[in-house]
Amino acid sequence: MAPPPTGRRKPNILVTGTPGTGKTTTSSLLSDATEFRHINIGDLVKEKNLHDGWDDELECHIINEDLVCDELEDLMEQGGNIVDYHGCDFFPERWFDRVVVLQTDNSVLYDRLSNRGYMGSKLTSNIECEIFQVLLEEARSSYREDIVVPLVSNCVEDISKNVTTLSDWIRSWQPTS
Ligand code: DAT
Repeated sequence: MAPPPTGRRKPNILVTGTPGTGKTTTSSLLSDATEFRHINIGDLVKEKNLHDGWDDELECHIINEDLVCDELEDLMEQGGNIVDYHGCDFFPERWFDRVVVLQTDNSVLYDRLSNRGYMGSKLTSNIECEIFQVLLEEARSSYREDIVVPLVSNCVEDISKNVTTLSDWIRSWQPTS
């Protein structure tokens, strides 16, 4: 079935995946290549205080999903956004024309997250998140199957390939209305 018309002249892309799979690196390079706006949800939450405090156990802000969605509504309506976040089920489905799920081999991801200083339960819970393909499942249950695209992100060549694939997709995108 064709997607409903959105009125956007440019598409919006969501780049999701387990922490460390390369969302920010990929989104930033894609933004350079396309002049689309890179919206890093973690940074936005901190900058604009869109949270309900700090979670000591998970060592991250408790994101206020309603505040985040309110903050982004106007920008998303314009299109031309690359949204970068390790979750995807609370955004309105109509916002996105493509949902990219980055995936990384467990041993590679383990090293990346260790280098970032993750240890103990924070490290194991993220590795389990990748093993059980939590973000891919979340994306598939939140968005139309034909817009959800898993992309491998193990090495720097994968990043270049993914940026090229997504830039080409943006260039060939046609508005639905
Ligand atoms: P995320 O935004 O998903 O948490 P990131 O973009 O911050 O991930 O990347 C985490 C680290 O891993 C950073 O040092 C860059 C590196 N990295 C990410 N993707 C990579 C890839 N495909 N090949 C090599 N290094 C990568």
